[in-house]
Amino acid sequence: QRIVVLAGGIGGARFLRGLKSAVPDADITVIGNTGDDIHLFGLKVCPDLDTVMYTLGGGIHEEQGWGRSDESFAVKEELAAYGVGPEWFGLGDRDFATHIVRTQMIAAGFPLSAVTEALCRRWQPGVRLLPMSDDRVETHVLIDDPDGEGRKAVHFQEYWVRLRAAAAAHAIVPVGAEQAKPAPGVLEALAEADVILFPPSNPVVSVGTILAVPGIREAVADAGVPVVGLSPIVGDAPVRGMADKVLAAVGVESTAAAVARHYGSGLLDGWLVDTVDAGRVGEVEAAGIRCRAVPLMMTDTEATARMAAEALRLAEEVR
Ligand code: GDP
Ligand code: FO1
Ligand code: CA
Repeated sequence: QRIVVLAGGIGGARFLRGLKSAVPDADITVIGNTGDDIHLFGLKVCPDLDTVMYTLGGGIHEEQGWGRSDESFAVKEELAAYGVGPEWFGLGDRDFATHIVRTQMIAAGFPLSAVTEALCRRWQPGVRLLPMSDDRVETHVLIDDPDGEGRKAVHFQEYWVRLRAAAAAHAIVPVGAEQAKPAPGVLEALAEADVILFPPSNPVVSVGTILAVPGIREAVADAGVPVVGLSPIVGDAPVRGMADKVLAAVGVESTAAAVARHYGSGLLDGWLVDTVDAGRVGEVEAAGIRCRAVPLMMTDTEATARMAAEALRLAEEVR
């Protein structure tokens, strides 16, 4: 069974761990969000690709959900001693090595897709991990200027990590997306998929950014196979993080049903909401999307594997 998953960071990575456990023999291709990528200290950092790679490869900081396990911060401290920032982004020593290897390979002329494949040779994530594009796409957020009048655009990481999404966001702009091409293998994987899954990733800045690369949304819609998603919103709030803020910026309510309608029946065939949102199943089905309420808390791999199995069951129902 060929499964394609459009993934962000933590929500995508944890779901993938459950999916692999539910269907160990499946051929899984992950299309990863690169809109969160940021250049720091001359290095290219790809938080969402790394979160997937480390989580599936056994190198993730489990409690934190991003970054390396057993991490230290000597380089960060030394940079701070030189007065070289930003200090608000916590790059650890082990993690730095990944960014050095990546940046070196890119400088040598390798596309991000080839670099990601090389990094995965170490981590053996057990899935094929493709960046959504080899072209640079950077999500920026239009906010009220915290230190003055008017509005300004900041990099997504500055909005999310430094400002903790506290500044009012007016627009989310995936800069460069319109000119970007899907990375090699992305459209092919979608065309050959037996099922396409949207994990409980951020619908705006993770899955939404991937879908903003011209050709990808069309390839998902035209694949002719079931497309099933799982809600990252449970009980009218994100399970973790601040997805409600970026949903508001694009005019979408923070409910499991509103997110399904945002994707729309042109894209989604099936949608899973948590059991606490069972009252919203009718609302989703009225939008032409088959919906079931099942437990959606990824508390451990077993619970997550059951979620993945439910998503695949719903896919068979709508096939
Ligand atoms: P990020 O790039 O690290 O922000 O990760 P993703 O975009 O892949 O996923 C973020 C989303 O995962 C957040 O909006 C959370 O609400 C959602 N999420 C995290 N843990 C869980 C969980 O256990 N269950 C569900 N349903 N959603 C979750
Ligand atoms: N998230 C934070 O909240 N603070 C950090 O200092 C931080 C550092 C960081 C370093 C490497 C990496 O791969 C991820 C990192 N993240 C950090 C997580 C990540 O940037 C964001 O939470 C997601 O991109 C949000 O979607
Ligand atoms: Ca992310």
